[in-house]
Amino acid sequence: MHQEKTFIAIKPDGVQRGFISEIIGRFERKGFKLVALKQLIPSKELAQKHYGVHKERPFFNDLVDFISSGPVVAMVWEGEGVISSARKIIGATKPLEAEPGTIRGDLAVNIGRNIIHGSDGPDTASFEINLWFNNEEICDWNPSDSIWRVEN
Ligand code: DAT
Ligand code: MG
Repeated sequence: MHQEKTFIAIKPDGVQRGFISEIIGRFERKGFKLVALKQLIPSKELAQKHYGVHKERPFFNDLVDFISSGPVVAMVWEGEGVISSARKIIGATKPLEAEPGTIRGDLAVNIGRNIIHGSDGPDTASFEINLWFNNEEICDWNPSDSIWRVEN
């Protein structure tokens, strides 16, 4: 079973709107494993590095200002296929185009206030996990019910 890790962040609008438990619950109910979690107000520098691929885009400065405007809940989730599955659980970047049943489809309207971030591939996931977390902050553990999650 190939286990992988992805970086998920509840953006300031998701925190301010009271969606922390709603969002964590969706990943938990799916059966993924939470291996790191912290709340922080990101520095401008962290936000700029995180969104570095978008630095030439017209919305870059607003995006960085927004992400560093308040508390973000930063997490690492682990599981088989978690990187692409998390993107499906999150839904399309434009919340009006996100399917009902996805986080953005159910809870957001505006592209600049789409409440959650998820890594878009294996390279981005490892870059983002290393950017937001130290190795010591990542917990290696086995849920006691893990025998019920996989076929033997
Ligand atoms: P995603 O968050 O789905 O990975 P992305 O990486 O293309 O989307 O963009 C990062 C964030 O930047 C996105 O969540 C919201 C913001 N953004 C993207 N396109 C935008 C646009 N055209 N106008 C305003 N904000 C935008
Ligand atoms: Mg992205």
